[in-house]
Amino acid sequence: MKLFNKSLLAALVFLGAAAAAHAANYQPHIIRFGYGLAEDSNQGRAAKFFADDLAKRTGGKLRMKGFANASLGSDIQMQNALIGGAQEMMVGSTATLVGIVGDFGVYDLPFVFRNEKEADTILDGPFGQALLNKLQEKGLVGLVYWENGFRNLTNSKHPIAKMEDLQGIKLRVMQNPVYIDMFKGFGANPIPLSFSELFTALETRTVDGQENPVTTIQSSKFYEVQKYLSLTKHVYSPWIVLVSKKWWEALNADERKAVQESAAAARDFERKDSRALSEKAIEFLKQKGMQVTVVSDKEIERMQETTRQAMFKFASDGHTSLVKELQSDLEKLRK
Ligand code: TK8
Repeated sequence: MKLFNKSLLAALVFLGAAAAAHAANYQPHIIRFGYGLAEDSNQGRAAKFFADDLAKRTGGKLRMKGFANASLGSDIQMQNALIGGAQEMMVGSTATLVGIVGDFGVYDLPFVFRNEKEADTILDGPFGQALLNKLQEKGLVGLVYWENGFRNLTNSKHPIAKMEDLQGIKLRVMQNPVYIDMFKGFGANPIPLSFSELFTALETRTVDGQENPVTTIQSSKFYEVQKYLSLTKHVYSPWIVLVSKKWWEALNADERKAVQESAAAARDFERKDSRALSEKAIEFLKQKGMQVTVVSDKEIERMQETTRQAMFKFASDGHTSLVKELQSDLEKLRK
């Protein structure tokens, strides 16, 4: 009897201690928002805005924390973590989503959008929304598009003023067939690689070059390992704010509304910030020692001609009506 009491007491003491430890460690559930760029970047600033805005909107009930520098994984790893429910949210390139919903490759077709305004109208309109809707059955919820921006080329070999200058250049591209086809067409040697491995690959000269908006070339310090910048603006590249569908379904209607509204407010903030930064970035990169080549309109036209092949390949791969739809939406806009 005595023995029994003793062990019961010991068990009670143990349970009490465990409960106290639990209480001390307990934190309201944190929404993990992962992204690939540095904290000091357009992505990082918008992530912070998003977290602050969401906290305000929900009176501190929904608490989000940004994880920079792909510390939760590369774009593709995070997409899968969201699908599995191991992570709540992320922002990343639409281009890396093509393994999940192939239609997203439509945004990677070269020289589609002429300016940011066209991109905003298409992305925020019915066309962009229809693509977001396709993510649901794959276990993801797409909330809004942020701006990554018009992509430009950098490399460590020589200035690129015309397509032929790309001959033999080992160029990192995103893991996406449209990019591979496009740069093969230009005569480069495209190497698909995740963004999180890119700086090291450039530094060790595993690859000669890469392509990204000037804002990213600045915030990721590519100017430290790349000498030549060519302003090609070959693709307007969106970012997409993604949510784990598993997690989304556990939220109530008010919470979903708050997350959706905050994501949109952060989008407006991010686009403004990116565009302001973009204007100053080229000057900054020059000061850091980059040699900037403005590619002539005539050369851009030649590049555009060459990319018809990549366009055609994407369209004939089951995307004819999608490409037509985008083209007709753009024509309407341009009237
Ligand atoms: C950041 C990437 C990046 C993209 C790339 O995770 O991979 O080159 O432009 O923004 O999504």
